[in-house]
Amino acid sequence: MARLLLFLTFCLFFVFKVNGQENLPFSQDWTNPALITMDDDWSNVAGIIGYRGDGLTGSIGTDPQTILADGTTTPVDIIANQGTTTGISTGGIIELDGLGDPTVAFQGSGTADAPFLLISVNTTNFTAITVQYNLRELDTDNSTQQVALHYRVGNSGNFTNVAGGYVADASNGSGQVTPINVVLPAGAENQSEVQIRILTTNASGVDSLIGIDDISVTGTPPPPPPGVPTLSQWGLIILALFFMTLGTLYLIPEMKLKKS
Ligand SMILES: [Ca+2]
Ligand SMILES: [Ca+2]
Ligand SMILES: [Ca+2]
Ligand SMILES: [Ca+2]
Repeated sequence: MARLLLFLTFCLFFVFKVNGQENLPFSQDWTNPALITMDDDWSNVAGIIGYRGDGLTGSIGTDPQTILADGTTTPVDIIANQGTTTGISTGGIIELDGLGDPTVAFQGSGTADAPFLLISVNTTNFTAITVQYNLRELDTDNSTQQVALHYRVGNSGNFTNVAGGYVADASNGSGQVTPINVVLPAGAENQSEVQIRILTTNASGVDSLIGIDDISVTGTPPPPPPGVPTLSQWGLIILALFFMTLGTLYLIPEMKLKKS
């Protein structure tokens, strides 16, 4: 019976991992070049998938805060194992694992109308869900490169824009780094699945290549439930048990001696 329970627990754990919503705190800085080794393959990356966003907008320079449709039926995308930012102009999602500070980046284009990274986390029992990342301009194209932050509860339906995560232009032509640090609305708290989306749109002219690096999703963990001892209380309990055991070991032989 115990073995069966252990097996079922393992299966449940495995199912949750395959579903891909990661527990908090979650982070990704793209340091490991082996996470992505083949084009369009995200299977070794926990909790993140990149999409090309074809057709999510038909215009150039669309405000990404207004693109809230699902988008996960557009092509899953990653151009793997790039060593340099020079000459990258195809658009989509690109792994730049040969840089001194490796990152994954996106670049809008006539095909990649609204490329995005989708992050899935489990916020059960957590409050104040905080999303942080750095948008790193990696080339000198200096387009007007808008980036938006969206979230939704579950894995279907429209997203909600998070106004505090909007960047009107993430590029200045000389390596601009834009740090984002936003607390999601309370609706994202205590959910078995929350999806967070970082999305740019095809800008006028050649789009800047923007890294999405140092990603972190954290929250305030639940307080210990009432009645469950804290760590220091456990220490006192163990100490008390130790002395009780010592006392018993000493007293029982004493009592036996007195009787005899
Ligand atoms: Ca990095
Ligand atoms: Ca790689
Ligand atoms: Ca710019
Ligand atoms: Ca463009």
